[in-house]
Amino acid sequence: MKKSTLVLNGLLISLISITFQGCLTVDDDDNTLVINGFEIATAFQLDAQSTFLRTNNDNAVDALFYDLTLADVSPGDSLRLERVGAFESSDSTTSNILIAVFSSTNEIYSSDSLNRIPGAIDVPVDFETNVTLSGLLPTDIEEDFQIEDRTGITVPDGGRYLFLAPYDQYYEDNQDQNLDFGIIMYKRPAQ
Ligand SMILES: [Ca+2]
Ligand SMILES: [Ca+2]
Ligand SMILES: [Ca+2]
Repeated sequence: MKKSTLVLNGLLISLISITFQGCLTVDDDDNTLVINGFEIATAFQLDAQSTFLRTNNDNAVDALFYDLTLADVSPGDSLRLERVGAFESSDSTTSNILIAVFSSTNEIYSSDSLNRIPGAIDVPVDFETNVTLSGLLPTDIEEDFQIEDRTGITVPDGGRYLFLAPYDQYYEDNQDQNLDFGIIMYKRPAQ
């Protein structure tokens, strides 16, 4: 079997790994890849030190956000979100926990705030986050959710941006040495 890869926003995607259970076709009209009826909308590599959670005594960077309108994704659309790869959460541990928040705006407040995303929109699921490693400050917000190997979700009313981040209690020591931690976003095409 020929191994194909695709690079989107720095993330190397093995088409073998994402199609081992699926049916891959190429839409002749616009060359989009279609897997089990979903089109690849985009993919990203994520910074292992980035977050939208509160931090304390931690030199983290602000989380990446994606404007869903760039992929023609609107509220009510069905998305399939897949995490790929893993990051080093310390010198001796690895993790692949990935969390996200839909927002009406791309604004993010400073890292000492608990509710850093003023436009955050709740979804039916929640991911409970633990206190900061330094100072044991609460970080949990209602609007976040976890992206696992395959997570289906509907874009909520007002959702224009998707903030994405690795989950950790201390970000400054994080690395992704082989730069493979990220997300692939698929959307169900309009019928
Ligand atoms: Ca990695
Ligand atoms: Ca860490
Ligand atoms: Ca939460």
